[in-house]
Amino acid sequence: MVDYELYYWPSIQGRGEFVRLAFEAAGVRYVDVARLPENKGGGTKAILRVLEGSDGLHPFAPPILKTEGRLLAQTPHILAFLGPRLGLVPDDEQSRLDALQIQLTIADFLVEVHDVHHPIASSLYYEDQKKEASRRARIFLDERVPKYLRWLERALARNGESKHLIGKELTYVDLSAFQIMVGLAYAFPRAMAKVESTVPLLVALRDNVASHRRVAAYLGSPRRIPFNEDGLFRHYPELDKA
Ligand SMILES: N[C@@H](CCC(=O)N[C@@H](CS)C(=O)NCC(=O)O)C(=O)O
Repeated sequence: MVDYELYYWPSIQGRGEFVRLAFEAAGVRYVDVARLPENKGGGTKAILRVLEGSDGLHPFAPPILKTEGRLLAQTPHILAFLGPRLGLVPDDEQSRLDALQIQLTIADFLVEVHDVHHPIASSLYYEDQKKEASRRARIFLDERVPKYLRWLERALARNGESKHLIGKELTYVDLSAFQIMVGLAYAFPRAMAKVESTVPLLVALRDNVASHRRVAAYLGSPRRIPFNEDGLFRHYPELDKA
């Protein structure tokens, strides 16, 4: 019996990865439905069925979580729902509010990550907006990446000796901060090599999460889809810093 069904594009990490990481770190079984073969109800058709065929409020876009007879969309919303159920957020209200605030800020950051390679429109190819992407990338790397990462660094510093963004144990926001760090390092290795020296607590958090027993097992498994140039974090060398 599996209680959780995730609907997300089967060939990319994308925003679905933030939800996959939560399940994997918690050691909770889930079905990554669109990664099943079509003859077992999977493939992208499974996502389209959920987008089109729900009785309740239909989701706008994946990732989508199906559980307890409900459909939930919006990554931070899904994680705030799962956090208490998976033991990935402390019990007290202030911690839960803080966790969601960080996750929403990470969601804003992800929009900007995406808009570097698609500054004009998602419906156009990168090749059709390369000039604008190049301009956007410079500003993103010079201004926005340092601002977001230093904000996360400050949130870590505020939490004293804990080594976690919230409370004293691993939470869903730690997992998301890890994913942001490794995603940015994949997309912009040269720029990140420079920025990393300014955010030592965040680098330590990334390494701690990577060495978490269940996360490490997941990262080394075929369930972890490699980064690629269809996802959120894309490596186009011409957009990285010289
Ligand atoms: N704010 C939403 C964004 C969802 C989203 O943009 N999903 C992408 C994949 S990562 C998608 O399939 N979008 C289709 C669309 O926007 O038309 C979230 O955080 O989950």
